[in-house]
Amino acid sequence: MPHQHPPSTLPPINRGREGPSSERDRAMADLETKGVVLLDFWVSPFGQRCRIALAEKGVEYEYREENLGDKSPLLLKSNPVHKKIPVLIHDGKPVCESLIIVQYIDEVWPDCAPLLPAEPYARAQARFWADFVDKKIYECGTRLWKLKGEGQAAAKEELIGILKLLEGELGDKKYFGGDAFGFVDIALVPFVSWFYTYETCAGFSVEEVAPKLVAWGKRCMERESVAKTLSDPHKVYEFVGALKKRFGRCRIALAEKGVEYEYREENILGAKSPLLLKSNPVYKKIPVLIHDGKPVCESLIIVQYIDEAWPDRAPLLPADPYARAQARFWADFVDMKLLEGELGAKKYFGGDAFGFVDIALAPFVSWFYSYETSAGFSIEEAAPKVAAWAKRSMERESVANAVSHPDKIYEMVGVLKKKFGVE
Ligand SMILES: N[C@@H](CCC(=O)N[C@@H](CS)C(=O)NCC(=O)O)C(=O)O
Repeated sequence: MPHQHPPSTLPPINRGREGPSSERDRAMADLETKGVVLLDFWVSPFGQRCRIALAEKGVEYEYREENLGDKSPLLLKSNPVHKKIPVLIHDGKPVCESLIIVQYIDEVWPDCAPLLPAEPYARAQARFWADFVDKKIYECGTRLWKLKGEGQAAAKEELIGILKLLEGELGDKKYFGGDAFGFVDIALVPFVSWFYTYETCAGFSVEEVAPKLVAWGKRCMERESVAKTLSDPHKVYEFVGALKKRFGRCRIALAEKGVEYEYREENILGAKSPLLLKSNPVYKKIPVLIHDGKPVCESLIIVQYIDEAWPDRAPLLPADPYARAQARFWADFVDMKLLEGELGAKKYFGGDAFGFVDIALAPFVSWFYSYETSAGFSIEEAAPKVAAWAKRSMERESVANAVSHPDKIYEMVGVLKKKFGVE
């Protein structure tokens, strides 16, 4: 079986410190190495396709987890067109796009476990259905978990139609290609882990809609290559939930001001929308607040804008320029001991009113439990006033509705640590 080597440390947060040239040199050196390297991201269904294909073929390879928020020079160099994982690097030559990678693997290691049929027409059929999965399932499934209301209802109907079509194509066969596990199975099976998320978000049962497809999913899971690779459906659901919460600070500020707004979820892992790329061309990151067509980027700058654009309700920053400067300083700073000193006996960081610094810090309250458990200390003991402030803030509806449950964050941190081999 192939050897997967999870990285021994978390991906570096600050690449700048090391200097870009040494990173680039290493990326160049990596491209000259012999052997097989897979650039991937744990929950990616596209990456999982490649892992399953490599496992079926028994190919040894090095697994490298990418930080999609800070892509490695090697990823940028080896997939300059899409800048996406997965990328398979074989003897220094990069291959991009999961279905192309799976076909490449089949052709380079032809001696065992053929993934595509030998006959040209059957091969064309297999490519057709794999392409159908690519075009339909991911895009429609993503709309389903991201959207609410009518958009979600439409995505749900569409997904049900797609699942029924796949059910029809599978029929009474063991696998999509017949008796042997192959290309279409590999293309589709990573999405089985997402069924639970689709079902929970939209309220329907895949088993009722497509019972043969569910039985096929279970059959695939009996294979070691699949069982070892697929994500736990609950972890996928949590991951999706964590993505949804990234707007924390801005959502709290908008709720405090009672501002009505349209919430548009961005696909952090997939393609960024043209609107995001256009409205935040510098960082290409969420959150972006678009007010009357004008984009504002960077969460703390958005919160200050919200305060200034809707000044009549719930002021978030103090009026006095020096107090405002202090608030801006602390909002940028997250250190428990120092925060405790700054908070002192005050109710909130700015005094009696919930404000800018509180909003900046509130989303981190969900992480306190994880910090404590991972680092073996108690925030209550180290910074009792901050702990009391956290409880007080969590009692506010605006905060409670916007931040994740601490248990969920803790579970997610656990998954990430396991993935990165950190104990
Ligand atoms: N069509 C591509 C899709 C790959 C893809 O969407 N990769 C995502 C992760 S699941 C990615 O790297 N996203 C990073 C980004 O868009 O910045 C394939 O089949 O390989």
